[in-house]
Amino acid sequence: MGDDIMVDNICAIATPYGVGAISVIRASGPLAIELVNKVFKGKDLTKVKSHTINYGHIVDNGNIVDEVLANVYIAPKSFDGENMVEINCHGGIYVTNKVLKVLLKNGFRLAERGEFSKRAFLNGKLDLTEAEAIMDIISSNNDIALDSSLKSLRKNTYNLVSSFREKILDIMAKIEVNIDYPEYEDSVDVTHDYLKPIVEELIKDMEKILENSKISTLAISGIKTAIVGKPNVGKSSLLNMLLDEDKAIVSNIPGTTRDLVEGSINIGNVTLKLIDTAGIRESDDFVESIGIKRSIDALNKCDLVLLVIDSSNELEDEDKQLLELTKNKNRIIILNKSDLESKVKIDDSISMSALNNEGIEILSKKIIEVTEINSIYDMNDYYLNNTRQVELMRKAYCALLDSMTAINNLSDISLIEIDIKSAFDYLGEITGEASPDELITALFTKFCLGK
Ligand SMILES: Nc1nc2c(ncn2[C@@H]2O[C@H](COP(=O)(O)OP(=O)(O)OP(=O)(O)O)[C@@H](O)[C@H]2O)c(=O)[nH]1
Ligand SMILES: [Mg+2]
Repeated sequence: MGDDIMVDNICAIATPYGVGAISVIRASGPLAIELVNKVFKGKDLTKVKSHTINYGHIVDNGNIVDEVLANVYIAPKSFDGENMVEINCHGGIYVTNKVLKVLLKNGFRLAERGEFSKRAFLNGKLDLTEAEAIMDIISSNNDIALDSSLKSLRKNTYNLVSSFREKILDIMAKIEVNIDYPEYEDSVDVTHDYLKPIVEELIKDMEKILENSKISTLAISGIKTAIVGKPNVGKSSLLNMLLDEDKAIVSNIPGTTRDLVEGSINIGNVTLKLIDTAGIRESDDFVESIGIKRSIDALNKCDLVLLVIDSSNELEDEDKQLLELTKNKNRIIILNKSDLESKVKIDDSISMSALNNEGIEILSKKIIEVTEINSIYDMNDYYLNNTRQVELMRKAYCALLDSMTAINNLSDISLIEIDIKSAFDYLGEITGEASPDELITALFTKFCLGK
């Protein structure tokens, strides 16, 4: 790839694989309009205005392949900043592929994943946070996720990050002027006392964003929720109840679930990515013990634990161990089998009966309470949208903490500037203004084909 990325002409099916009323094939590149025009019977696409929809036929050696509408966008006023044609053909798999093949025979190559968006980024049409916002809109499952992604597409995240970069750049500029032109009278004297409150303020503001982002990233990407407990307490029954389908096998034989079973649900504005796990106990059974390892792994990686306990039996050691193991996690203790006589009492737990479909409202309330999802409404958009952004801001934050230590130690100002500059660069990676090439490539390959 490299430099030739902009000079070649790419195409891809932009709609999902499958049968529908229409499919859209995207074509982009300097010669995109001319090349499509060669296989288009209708108006001369090289002469039409930008942003027009043109009726015609795609032809292959004089044979009509399909009746289509061709949307023409002339550079730079297109999604990716290149000349573009979007061909709307009939939505059958065979016919769509046939139109695509005609393009591939006539000067286009197949686009890579996310290549249109990558071109948009390289042409300055999108920054990285906007590109991510597109992905997030596509994958959003609830109103909070959709709303934040749409805001990010309107540069909300970019502006948030840029406001920090501008402040940091201002400090760096003042330091440079001080070093290079100490005799210049109008410049402020950049002393340790001068820097301290400015850097302190930046650190405080970033802390707030990082704190808020713990919740916003969960709200946007969904909450990884592991259902754990000892065998036979009703974990799979709970999963099935929440998903409203018989997804996991339920039986009265302890050790029924051997592998992780997953499913996704929305509770209000919260998306839970549920994982039912194998009951955790000492086991000599080879397959079961692999399942149990996976359960522990899921437990460690999840954002929220639903710890299920069978309240119709006295607590056993396994329950006690799990209560201990999960005590520092976001967790909800569920006393299941509330239809039977209760023999267990635990503070701050909720009672449910997965068998009788009882307790879902109280669980929903508890989930919203424990995850603090609704606090996103009070954050005034002062948060980041995904873990990539959060990790980079955390690095920037640590670099500022280092600079603070250096300020307190009265280190040389030019040394302090090194830390400040690295905070500036980390923030630049969030927006893509200072991102290494490999990272950009890796990021865009997460996109769907045709995006
Ligand atoms: N009475 C009663 N029985 C229940 C309830 N929930 C589940 N059960 C029964 O408990 C047994 C075990 O249920 P599962 O959902 O398979 O339990 P599990 O925790 O997934 O078990 P493992 O996969 O073996 O770890 C089954 O016979 C269920 O019908 C409940 O709320 N009340
Ligand atoms: Mg099970």
